[in-house]
Amino acid sequence: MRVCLSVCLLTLAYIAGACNMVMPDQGGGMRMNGGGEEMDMSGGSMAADELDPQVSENGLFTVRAVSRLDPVVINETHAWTLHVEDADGNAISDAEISIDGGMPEHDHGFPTAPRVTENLGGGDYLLEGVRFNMAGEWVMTLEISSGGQSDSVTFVFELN
Ligand SMILES: [Cu+2]
Repeated sequence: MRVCLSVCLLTLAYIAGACNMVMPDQGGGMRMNGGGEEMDMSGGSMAADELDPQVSENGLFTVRAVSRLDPVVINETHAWTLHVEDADGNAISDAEISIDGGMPEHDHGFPTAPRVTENLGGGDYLLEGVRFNMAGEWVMTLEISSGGQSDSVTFVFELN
């Protein structure tokens, strides 16, 4: 019994180790505190490809933002997938979304004009033309309209 348990645990440990080896290439979104930390950050990058979900200012929408570039690095134009839900967790598939943002500490905006180019259905939207041109704190604000109501949601994140 004891021998079997040990072998099983060893096997699990081996599998877990193997998964960790593979993970960085798969673009999962669950590495908020891992992933990039052992990397050389001199070029500027984000520790994960998914930001913490945010509730809009007046509570109308909950928004997830996942970068299609993983990790997010500076000076590379890339796209994000946005997912919009109402306060009850129902996907909102008819939203109009505009985006603004930049680096408040440097008093400048995005170097590009990112915009939503495609409604992917099921509450997902394709945001294209995103580029961050320096390391530091970035702010991304989405103005979302649906069903005659508007609200804004702000993501704050660090590229370091
Ligand atoms: Cu700046």
